[in-house]
Order: sequence, then structure tokens, then C-alpha cells
Amino acid sequence: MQGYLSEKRRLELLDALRAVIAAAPLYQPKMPRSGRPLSVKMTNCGPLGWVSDIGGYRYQPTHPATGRPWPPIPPIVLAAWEELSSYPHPPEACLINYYAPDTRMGLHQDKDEADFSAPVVSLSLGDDAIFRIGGLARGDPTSSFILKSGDAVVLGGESRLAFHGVDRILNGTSALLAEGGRFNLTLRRVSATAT
Ligand code: MD3
Ligand code: FE
Repeated sequence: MQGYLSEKRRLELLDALRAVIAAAPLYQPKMPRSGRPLSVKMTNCGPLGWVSDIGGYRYQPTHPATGRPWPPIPPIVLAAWEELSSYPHPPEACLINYYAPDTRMGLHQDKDEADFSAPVVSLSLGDDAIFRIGGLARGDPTSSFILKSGDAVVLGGESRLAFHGVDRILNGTSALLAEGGRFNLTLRRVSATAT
């Protein structure tokens, strides 16, 4: 959804994000096994947060460096989930990725959640990103498009398990972030819901 957030709401979301990061600092996650750093920095808000370290990928209720619970998901973020997800329960995790200039994210699937019936909702702020999405197998053909500041994406149904990644950040395409680069928020359900 291009331009989902108005200019005013982009600034509001950025303020909310700065407050989350003040409580739960961005950190450099590491790859399972190799322990090599991922190129994006991360933090989370919500009851659960996605973490990656030498032991593996998982969701956990506390920040790996501070040991404190993740801060709550800001109201402006919950409002986007309510408007976009068509899902009857609130998100449990909001992963915040920060892409400095020259950062990318390799092609992957989001499979660490127990419930794939819920969509993933993504919000972008800052510089444009070249986003790539394929099919359910790594070798499937891919197509790419640009995610801009204020854009929202809802990944549900078929696309929920599609391979996807970020090829590159187009530095200097947005003036929103003084430091440059890009924030992406992904809102997720983690646990299966009893029906
Ligand atoms: C397609 N983030 O955090 S957001 C991630 O721009 C992630 O930071 C990217 O991939 C980013 O895992 C992409 C758009 C997105 C999010 C989740 C998806 C696309 C997706 C889940 C399934 C398929
Ligand atoms: Fe992903």
C-alpha cells in the first residue's frame, strides 16, 4: 500500500519508534551457528520479540542485552494492524529492523511463528528499499519493487510463506531520518490461537 501513512503519521510513528529504541536499544543480531553479525540492526516491542543469536532463531519476552521485557507496541502501530490485518487478535511481536546505508537482507522465509493464518503487516520509514519477493521455493522466480517511507505491506494467505529479501537501500531518497537509512516494522502473531 503506497503512502499508507501520511507525512504527519510518519513523524508520529518515528517519534514512537525513537521512544521504543530508547527503552530497548537497537543491537546487532548474530547468525545461528556461525555467529556472524547480520547486517541489519534490530529491536522489538510487544509481548514477544524475534531474536537471532548463535543458538538459533526464536521469539522471547526480553531484550537480549538489557534483559528487560520489550516495551509495549505503540498505539499508532496497533492502529495500523487493526486497520490492515483483518485479524481478530492483536499482534504479539513487532520486529524493528534498521538498515544503515549499504545494508541488505538476504532472501528468506518467515517461519518462526506457530500460526501462519495470521498475516504479517510491514511498515517502512526512511530511505527507499528495493524489496524482492518470490514463491514458496527458494528457486522460484522473483519480482522486485520499491518500498518507500510510509508504505505498508500485508502478507497473508499464499504470500505469507513466500521467500523475500531486501536487495538494497537507496541512500538519500528520504529526509525523514536524520541519520539516513531505513526502518521497517513487521507486526506478527507468534502463537497459535485456540478457536
Ligand atoms: C513477505 N523484513 O523482518 S518487510 C523481516 O523490509 C523482513 O525489513 C523486510 O523480511 C524488511 O523478516 C521485509 C515486508 C515483508 C515482511 C514479512 C513477509 C514481506 C514478507 C513475510 C512473508 C512474505
Ligand atoms: Fe522476512
